[in-house]
Amino acid sequence: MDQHLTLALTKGRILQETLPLLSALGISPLDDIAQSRKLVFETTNPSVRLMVLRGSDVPTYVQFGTADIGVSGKDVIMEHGGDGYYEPLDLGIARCRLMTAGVKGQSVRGKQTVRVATKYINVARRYYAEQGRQATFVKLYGAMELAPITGLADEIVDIVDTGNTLRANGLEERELIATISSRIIVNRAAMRLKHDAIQRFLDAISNRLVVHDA
Ligand code: PRT
Ligand code: MG
Repeated sequence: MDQHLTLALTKGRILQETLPLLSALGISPLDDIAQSRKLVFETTNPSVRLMVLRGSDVPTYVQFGTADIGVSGKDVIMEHGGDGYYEPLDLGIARCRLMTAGVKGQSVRGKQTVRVATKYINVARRYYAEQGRQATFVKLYGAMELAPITGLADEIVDIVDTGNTLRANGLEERELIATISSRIIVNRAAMRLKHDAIQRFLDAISNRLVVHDA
């Protein structure tokens, strides 16, 4: 069986924290990812190649087995739903919180139905239902903070790290939905068919994480 591995990485801030971890395992892209227009990169390990994707596409590539392994934010995994892959490892990188937020001091508790703007429609739907709160949802692709200020929505569901972005826009944190970090995900069939190579990779990376935490 072919034991070559294809890794799907999330571009942006997660990539910046993933590359040093991989490089410690002897996996470095042969081209400079930041300078290149390529989407697939050979690495210093001839049996490993990297694909650099938009975050929300990583679980999809892993689900269908186009990539064996992915690095994904837990927020993205929650929104995708988790079909077709395992989530064996928490990398502890790109930590943040998935929160509800709204205009500072403007309570929505009296409202019969709350209007929520977010790019995490599935997560938001599940969360408000669990809370027994009636809500309608508006899908946005960015600048979620604008929605409550302009009256497009009463609340948003979004990622918060320092909270500076919310504060700068007159918003306040409300409820914590989940604490977020980036995870390793593995295609279910690949886990079986390429078990040795994948297990070696997982062992190597978790050993690095222990050293890293110490
Ligand atoms: O392009 P695309 O829409 O797919 O994603 P993106 O441009 O948001 O990607 P990027 O590079 O920001 O990475 C997104 C992933 O990083 C998320 O899926 C999370 O898993 C993780 N992550 C960690 C974060 C943050 N921290 C974070 N702070 N994603 C986004 N933010 C945003 C936050 O929403 C706010 O707008 O950064 C801004 C600063 O946050 P504060 O609270 O420190 O002001
Ligand atoms: Mg961003």
